[in-house]
Amino acid sequence: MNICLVKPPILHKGASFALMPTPPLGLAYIAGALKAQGHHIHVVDASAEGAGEINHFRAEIYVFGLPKEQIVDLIPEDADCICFSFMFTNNWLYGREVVHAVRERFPDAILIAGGEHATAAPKFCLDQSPLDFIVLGEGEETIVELIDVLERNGDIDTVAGIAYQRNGEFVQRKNRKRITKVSDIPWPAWENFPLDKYFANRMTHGVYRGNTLPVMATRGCPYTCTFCSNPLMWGKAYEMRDPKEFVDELEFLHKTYSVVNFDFYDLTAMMVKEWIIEMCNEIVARGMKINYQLPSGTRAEVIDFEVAQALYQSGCINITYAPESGAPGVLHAVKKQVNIKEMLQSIKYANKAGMIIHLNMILGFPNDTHKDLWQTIWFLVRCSWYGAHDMAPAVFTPYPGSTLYNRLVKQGKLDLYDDNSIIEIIESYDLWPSRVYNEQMSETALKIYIFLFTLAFYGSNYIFRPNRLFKTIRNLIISKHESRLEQILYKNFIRNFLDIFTLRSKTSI
Ligand code: B12
Repeated sequence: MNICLVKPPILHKGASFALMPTPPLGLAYIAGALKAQGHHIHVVDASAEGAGEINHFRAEIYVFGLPKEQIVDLIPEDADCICFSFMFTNNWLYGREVVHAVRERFPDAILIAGGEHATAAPKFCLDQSPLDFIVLGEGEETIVELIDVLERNGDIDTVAGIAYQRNGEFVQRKNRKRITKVSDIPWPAWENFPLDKYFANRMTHGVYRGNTLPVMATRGCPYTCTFCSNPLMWGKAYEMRDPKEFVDELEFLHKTYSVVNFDFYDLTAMMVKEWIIEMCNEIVARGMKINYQLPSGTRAEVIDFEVAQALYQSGCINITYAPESGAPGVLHAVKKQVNIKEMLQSIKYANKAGMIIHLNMILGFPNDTHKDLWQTIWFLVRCSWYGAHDMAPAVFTPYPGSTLYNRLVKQGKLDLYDDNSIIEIIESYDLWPSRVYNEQMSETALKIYIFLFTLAFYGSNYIFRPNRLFKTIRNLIISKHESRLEQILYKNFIRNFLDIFTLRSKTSI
């Protein structure tokens, strides 16, 4: 079969605070798995091929990347299986148009999709587009088996982990077991992706520190936070790669593509102290001059001073903690198993070791109270005291596949089939939310809390450590960014002033 893998473009509001696209790790893994079985593949990466291209979609929403007509033109004429990756729900409004355009040009091809969004809402994706199959969850084994069955004209019903429609009826096969030998998974086939475009356009999520690629040291997460779709997507199994085999991949990417910075895309990267120390020692022993950026995960307490030092010395300069809230009641309600005291202690160690610490917070969960938010404000001042550098407040947004999302659907507050519910997700990437699901607070009240969170954190940060303010001003002037705040201030306030003019002059598609 001639297989073409497509990464559709992304959607954002014009001047939103949203992030730029990054190399699609999931699709690169799928490419790796197919190639390991001897398949020839072609990749159309609309984000990278269309880097810098921005076209008007509807209302205030823009398409970042190649438009559908150009995507279709880049798919080889002889493609008979075309696969799409859909991770973020916000991109679906344009993603489904891409699938329709592909079907028009390739009426006989088999169209398959996978990814977080497709897994969370398979029936919806099949209802709204001419896709033939959805691959659910971890995709490597499923896509290989599905292609094999299709090539042999075998019985589709024997394939675990897929969904499709038979005579208009939605069929979902039983879940596939997660891969346990994660060190045996073929590495992402980056050789098929236009990495030069990602590098040239500095397309990275974290702080820009040179050529960057995403990596994954572990798979899955044992926790079941109610705002996250992970439990449905990956289940609760948690698998770690062999640290040596993992560092082999880093070394290969460093030598082959001159990658000097790695973004860890793990759900919970840090779980076992011995594993982390072994990975750090391996990087140091090989004399690799690299940086890497980590999400600490829920078990932040595993980062004691010894671990923090080992991480820093092996190149981890930027680290992200995700306490989400500083109120024990909220953490309990959303099943985020964070111990506030231990997380503060861990932040203290990370700061002492020299790392730049970023915090992710969520406010406006359905049951948040004013008291909870004031408790969180106090927590932020304490994080600041212990040395955190950056903080990003996000208003709670329900994502398909999560427990809270399902609850809101049951309560009649949400309907995925209404495009507005997806537009609300796009708008939630803005600094100010367009929809609030909290039962006690208005949109204005939450906007005030966003302001208070920011004021409490950064105000106390610059009072406790005034030199940081001067450093930030200096970094903005010389355009050398060390923290996310500096990167965001530069991108959104300084550079975007110019971009907004460019956006307005673009044509509608
Ligand atoms: C890394 C990550 C990020 C990174 C980078 C994402 C990126 N640009 O690629 C950063 C930190 C930037 C990020 C940011 C955000 N993220 Co995020 N992120 C993740 C995370 C943890 C891992 C994604 C990943 O790459 N995994 C690694 C690869 C290997 O897995 P994968 O892509 O799922 O691919 C596998 C399968 O899905 C499948 N597959 C994938 N594609 C295909 C295609 C085919 C054909 C087949 C057969 C199979 C297949 O096979 C792959 C291999 O097994 C996920 C959580 C998760 N459970 O995955 C959330 C997640 C994707 N993020 C999420 C959210 C909400 C956000 C933010 C909005 C958070 C915020 N409030 O700021 C922002 C917004 C980003 C934006 N668009 O502007 C949500 C998305 C929910 C949704 N339905 O839209 C997720 C699912 C977490 C959650 N809440 O449940 N994120």
